Amino acid sequence: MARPQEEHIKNVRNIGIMAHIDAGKTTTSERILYYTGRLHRMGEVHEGAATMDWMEQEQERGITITSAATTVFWKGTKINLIDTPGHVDFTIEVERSLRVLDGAVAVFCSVSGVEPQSETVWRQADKYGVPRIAFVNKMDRTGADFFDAIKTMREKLHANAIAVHCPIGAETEFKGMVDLITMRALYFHDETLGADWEETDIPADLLEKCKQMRGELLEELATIDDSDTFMEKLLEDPDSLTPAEIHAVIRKAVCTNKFNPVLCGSAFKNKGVQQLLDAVVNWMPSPLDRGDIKAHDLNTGEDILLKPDDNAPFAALAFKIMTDPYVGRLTFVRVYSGTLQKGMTLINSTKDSKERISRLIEMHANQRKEREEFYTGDIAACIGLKKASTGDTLCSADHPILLEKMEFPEPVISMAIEPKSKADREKLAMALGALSEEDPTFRVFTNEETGQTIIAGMGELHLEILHDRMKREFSVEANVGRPQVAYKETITMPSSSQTKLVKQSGGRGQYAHVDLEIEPNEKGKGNEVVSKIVGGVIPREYIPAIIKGIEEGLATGVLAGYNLIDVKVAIVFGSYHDVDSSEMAFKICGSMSIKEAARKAKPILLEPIMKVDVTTPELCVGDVIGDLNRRRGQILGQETHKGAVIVHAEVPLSEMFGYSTTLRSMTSGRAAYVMEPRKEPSPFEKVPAKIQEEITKK
Ligand SMILES: Nc1nc2c(ncn2[C@@H]2O[C@H](COP(=O)(O)OP(=O)(O)OP(=O)(O)O)[C@@H](O)[C@H]2O)c(=O)[nH]1
Ligand SMILES: [Mg+2]
Repeated sequence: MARPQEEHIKNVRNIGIMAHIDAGKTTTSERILYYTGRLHRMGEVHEGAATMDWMEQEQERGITITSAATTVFWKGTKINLIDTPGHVDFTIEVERSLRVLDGAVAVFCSVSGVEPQSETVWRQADKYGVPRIAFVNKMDRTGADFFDAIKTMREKLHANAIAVHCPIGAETEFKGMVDLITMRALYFHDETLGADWEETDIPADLLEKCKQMRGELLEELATIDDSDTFMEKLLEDPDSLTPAEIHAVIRKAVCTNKFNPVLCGSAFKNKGVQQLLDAVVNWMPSPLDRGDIKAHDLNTGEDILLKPDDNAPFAALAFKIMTDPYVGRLTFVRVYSGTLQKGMTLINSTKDSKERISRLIEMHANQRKEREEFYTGDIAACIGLKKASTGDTLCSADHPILLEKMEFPEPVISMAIEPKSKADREKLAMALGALSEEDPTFRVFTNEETGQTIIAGMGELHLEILHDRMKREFSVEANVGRPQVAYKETITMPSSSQTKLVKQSGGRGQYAHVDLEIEPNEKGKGNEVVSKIVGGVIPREYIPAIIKGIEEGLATGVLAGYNLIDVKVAIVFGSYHDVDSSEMAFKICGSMSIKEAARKAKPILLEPIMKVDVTTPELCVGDVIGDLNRRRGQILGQETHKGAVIVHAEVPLSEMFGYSTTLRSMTSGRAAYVMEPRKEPSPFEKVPAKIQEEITKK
């Protein structure tokens, strides 16, 4: 079988919708489903009826928690769409989506413009080089200001954001928009829920403004475009430029990340969504435009480029694992090269194991459609993969390669969890296993001293939702403790260890010997474990067990039971015994050896630092800053937007518990704040000596 003609790779778009919480991503996605004919009824987020927010917890809370994928067709183009959550606790969902998508629609609220979380997702998109178009939504809201929103995009995001629309009216008078490329006015019909609209001449009072805006748009395009023809035509007679010529230049500018066209609309009031779809089709890259993909060839050890070609050897990246109540474990993959077929056997080159695809599925939120094949550039859900986890490369056995890996943020909050009854104990272990498989920012470990099970995640809401899911999806009753800061440990100098495990107690004994060298890794780079064993001083088959032991040792630290991060470990020497050595012995020895080395490497405690943005009336700025200072906070700056002051600060998470209550009483409820783990240079900072002493004494 081959790719159907209408799904030519040129006509595929893999797009994510990203924004600050509540900007209207899901509402926009819902309208997209409706106008493309995928849905016959619009579901509203606040009624708990949005298709893309299919989880019970999403519907109850009116927020998106997990990224949901769907596929729609618009004007002969296939659009794979992923709606992502805005809440900072679910940042991994944005991260994994951006890793595999080719383009993104950034949604902004017309009243607030760029909000802190939009900055974060914008930077995430920068990191992956994902081209973006902007949709200024909620034009119907009181205080809507399209031009101010663009200004904040230019100032705060340093985006080359330029309008391609001019709104007609605003707030309750928002009627539609002028398309600055065709210079036609579009008015939407409320009776058909915006499915129809009327095209007219530009209203007289807007004509001058639109001409000026069009001039600015064309001028900017001419400067970006490297061929001279566009500029020449513009200088000669701007009206001679056809929409097709302008689209071509915009497309090139967007795909090369030089330009962010800004559209306006109101998803809720059904205005402007079809124009957004047109923009996706016209300007966003296809997998071909995204070009060749970097990979590492495991046969030759060289870096190579993969061609986006159905006939090339198969290569895909697993980016999401989901446990579906009907079909079990689903692995979402992005196909970078080759064709994926039902029944196919492939290798997981990250885990060095074989896997078989038993079924293939196209997902629409939580609805499934069986497929026989997927092609290069597609997003597919696979059934039958047992070992694949997020970030793993899947490829054909003849051409083993590794794709660039994904980065996961370290959890910052933890809490103890215990089953309510004996019967819950086993179920809890299963639930924790399944949930941490789905979510790389959710970790589970045992506190060695107390024997307690500890869960860790990105924030209180994150852990609350996971606790709730254990109850509903796995019928586990469990008690949780109070949220605590997830401290980390790291080392500050190189060191080494020579560790022998020797046990002789009649019968078969245990023997393992592992020597390690360790040194601090670059901040934020994580742990790296390599084997430098040569000449078989330790047989090859024991190396994975040693690495496992080292990882377990790193996970429980040496100061106060927190995991060690940013450590480079090399296994340099050792020995074995023909009879008494075993995988188990080497695993235990690996764990002992890393602890011994870490204890000698001047370990210190690290604490998570939060980026905090407080929006407050001018009157309360002094109090807010004073209070943040008392919390060991560092004020980074402040700015004024529409009469309110936004204070930017960095504060240790341990000082932020109970902040919402204090802020409310300090400002009579007139201030609000958002916080998320700091990204640069790393989310963690050394704990002051006095506090470290208190924590390690506990
Ligand atoms: N007035 C107005 N309200 C809107 C518009 N679009 C969305 N909303 C409302 O804003 C709220 C949030 O919308 P969502 O679509 O859930 O926003 P989101 O970006 O998906 O939010 P998260 O997924 O939680 O980050 C809902 O109550 C919507 O009805 C709009 O164009 N105008
Ligand atoms: Mg949403």
